[in-house]
Amino acid sequence: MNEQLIQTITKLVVEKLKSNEVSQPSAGTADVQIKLHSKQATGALTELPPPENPNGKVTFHQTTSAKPEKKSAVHPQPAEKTISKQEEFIEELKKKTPSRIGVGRAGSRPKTNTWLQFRLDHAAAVDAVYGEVPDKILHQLDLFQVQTRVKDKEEYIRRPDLGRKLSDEAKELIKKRCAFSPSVQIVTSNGLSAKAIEENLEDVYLSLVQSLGNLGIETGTPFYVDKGRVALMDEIGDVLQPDVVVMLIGERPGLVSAESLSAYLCYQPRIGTIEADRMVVSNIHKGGIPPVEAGAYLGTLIQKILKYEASGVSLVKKEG
Ligand code: B12
Repeated sequence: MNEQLIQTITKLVVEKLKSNEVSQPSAGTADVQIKLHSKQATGALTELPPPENPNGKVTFHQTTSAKPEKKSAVHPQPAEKTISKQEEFIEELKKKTPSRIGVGRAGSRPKTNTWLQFRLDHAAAVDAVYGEVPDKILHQLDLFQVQTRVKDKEEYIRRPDLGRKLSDEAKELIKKRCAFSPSVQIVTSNGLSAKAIEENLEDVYLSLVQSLGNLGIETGTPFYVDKGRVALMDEIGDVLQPDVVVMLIGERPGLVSAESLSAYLCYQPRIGTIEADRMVVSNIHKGGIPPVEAGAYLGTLIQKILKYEASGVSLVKKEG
């Protein structure tokens, strides 16, 4: 290439670069101000003193020749805690209930432990309501299954009335498979806690059947209703005409237990039965009434209902 031409091009490029160093706002960016870093130092830097060990020697902190004081093995005694009368009173109350009382607070909020425990118990409650009873338990106890008029869990929660009615198929099936007009009809249902059934049904049921057997009380053909409500026993009573219905059903989970079972009982429940004629043995779980004990107790209670031909408030009145 021509040397002169190279020089001319180089000169033009250098001039172009130099002219670019001074920022000239273009037509399109006229209102945008770009501040370039100044090449001139604005603040004077103080000269640093030369390093003490220019050879890169490392110096250590001076250690003392005196031996460090030995730490005592005995822990310092905390200042004696004085328990006020009020604290003592709260401690006494706490012993009497599993409710969350006297849990304290951190500022305006619950303490971390309290909050985490609440979240855990709440999750257990949700699981209990939305959970399913394992088929294995129903097979083990030889319980056949029927449905109410409820389609799914959401509807079960929103429409208690539908949980109080048998589906058409359920009516047909129980008519076909169950003994008619027994002394006692045992009905089981997940209700509001599948976990309650999973944890307690086997023990309560077997001990109840045994207890009724020992007392010479005849039982009908037991079955399981998915998503049932307590008052479903009225329609079952209408269809099967038993003397007593005992319904073993999962309780609405509280924050104390999510696996608590209840036994609702009624003498001759029929459509139109009033609530006052029902009775309940609640809180059946390992932290409440032990399931086996509950089953045995229910047997004696049913014996009483049959004797007085009444339940609930009517039983109390008749018993005097
Ligand atoms: C929810 C509830 C209620 C709700 C029921 C409304 C509803 N649709 O859910 C309301 C607020 C109306 C209620 C009222 C009463 N309740 Co209540 N209730 C409960 C609770 C918290 C859960 C019950 C449950 O999960 N049932 C299962 C679901 C699937 O049933 P359900 O078909 O949806 O609803 C029916 C049952 O809940 C039943 N029911 C509810 N409470 C009671 C109480 C008795 C004595 C009977 C026979 C039936 C019954 O009535 C509902 C409608 O048919 C329990 C606590 C527990 N640990 O069980 C206390 C509990 C069962 N109730 C109790 C009591 C004392 C009553 C009342 C007598 C209070 C009063 N003085 O008025 C009334 C009676 C109501 C009735 N039906 O005869 C006690 C029973 C004590 C006992 N062993 O006898 C319990 C155990 C609470 C307690 N620890 O004290 N209750």
